[in-house]
Amino acid sequence: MKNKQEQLVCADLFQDQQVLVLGLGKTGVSCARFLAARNVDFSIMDSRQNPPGIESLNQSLSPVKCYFGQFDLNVAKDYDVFIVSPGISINEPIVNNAIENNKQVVGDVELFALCTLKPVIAITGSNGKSTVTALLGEMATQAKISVAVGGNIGVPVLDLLADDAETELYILELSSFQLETTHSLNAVVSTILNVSEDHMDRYDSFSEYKIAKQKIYQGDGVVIINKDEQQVIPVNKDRTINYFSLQTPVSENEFGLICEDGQTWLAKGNDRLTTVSSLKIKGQHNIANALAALALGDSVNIPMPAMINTLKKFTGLPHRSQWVLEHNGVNWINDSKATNVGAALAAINGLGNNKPGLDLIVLLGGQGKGQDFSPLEPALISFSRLVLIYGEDAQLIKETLGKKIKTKIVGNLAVAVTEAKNISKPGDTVLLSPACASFDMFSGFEHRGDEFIRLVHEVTS
Ligand code: UMA
Ligand code: ADP
Repeated sequence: MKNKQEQLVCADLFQDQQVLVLGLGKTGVSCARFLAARNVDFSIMDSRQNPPGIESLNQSLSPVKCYFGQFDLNVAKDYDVFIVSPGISINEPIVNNAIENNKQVVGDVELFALCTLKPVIAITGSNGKSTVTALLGEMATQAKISVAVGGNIGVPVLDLLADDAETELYILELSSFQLETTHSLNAVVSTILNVSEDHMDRYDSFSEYKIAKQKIYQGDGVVIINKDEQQVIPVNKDRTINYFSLQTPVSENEFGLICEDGQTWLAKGNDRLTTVSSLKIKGQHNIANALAALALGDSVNIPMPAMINTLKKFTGLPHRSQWVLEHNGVNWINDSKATNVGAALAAINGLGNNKPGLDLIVLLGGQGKGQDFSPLEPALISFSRLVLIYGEDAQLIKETLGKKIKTKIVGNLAVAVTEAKNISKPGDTVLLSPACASFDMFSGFEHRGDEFIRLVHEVTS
């Protein structure tokens, strides 16, 4: 049976209205499923001739009108509601035009928010989103809570609604793109884990990107703030605010670290919860991720023993500082998910600080998305012996980093892996942490990471 809000969506938003889904892909297919299940007529438009997801559309959904190959403004003018995929900028003329003509412009997360009354935990940030989302999902499962995890992590939020009746808690990873078109979310608890430059090809300025992230705080739920974050984002003081930080907690609800007798403890206020050494995920950034997950979980009363138990077992997600193999004393690490400078910096510092005197061979490159690469310089000066650079923005990266750091441009990832193999010595670590998007050469970060792993096995076998 439809709940009250769901009826509201169907009646107020869609009845007698022409609905256009912009973008197929994972989100578009989930929107199509959502609309078809509610008997709403809709059309789909995608600027690509053969958009991803076209097979699922053909196989499982009733015929809809499809406009593929371009965004046709002339066709679009007959539509009232635009459901926009996150990969399409709201500055795209077709979307901009709809906004200027007071059409409804929403994303899948907005529809989701209107269709459930169940509690939602919302997580954004430039880095660490998927790790915190997955970790918190496992904590809730360990506590026997019926939890649904999705969003930018890879499962479109509308697909989660199929089990809404049984779901007790939603945990959503939300990107700035998804937040741009979300207006009605009222998460019981939300957080911006951190903010550093990303997607600068999509935003006119860093502050525009931060404003998009800030939309996660819409509503009146609890807000979790990272006290160590330089880019402090203001939040309405009427809200309940809890904090996490890598410093000693200064109040009883704050999550942080306590150093005592040579051990570092994760703590809530003065309560020591577990030692840093008991965690399977490593690096300062992952300690911050663990504290963020604890703070989020605690604010919805996930029992602490279940959360601690999970922390001791959670080994992290693939493609995030994932150890591949050791060969002739050289460790190979796949951090393909580092698609921006902040992420690569965390991986380089994490490895370097763990092992003083480390000689890193770092593989960087791909699409730079308009980022400034200079923040990588100090860490690379401290820890790298050679930086191998490949891909679309190789020249730009070399120009930025090549003055004080030994760098070399190579043709592609395969050449980078072979070069790394040839120059590495026992005790070295070869790290793929590209600081760039992968789409110039791969279908996504998973493809790039899988290819790296394959190449590493090839050159070391
Ligand atoms: N499209 C156009 N014209 C354009 C751009 C896109 O027609 O100019 C079409 C594409 O052809 C595609 C469709 O739009 O058919 C949808 O593409 P999409 O890029 O929105 O991708 P989805 O498959 O729907 O995946 C999206 C997220 N992708 C992006 O935000 C780019 C996925 O995050 C997310 O997992 C998925 O929804 C489910 O919620 C990926 C991502 O890269 C992992 N996110 C960025 C990041 O993490 O940095 C934000
Ligand atoms: P996201 O989903 O935000 O991209 P992930 O959890 O997938 O984040 O991690 C992606 C990469 O970002 C990791 O491989 C690591 O290099 C880096 N990273 C993870 N957590 C953090 C953090 N808290 N701060 C900075 N960098 C991080």
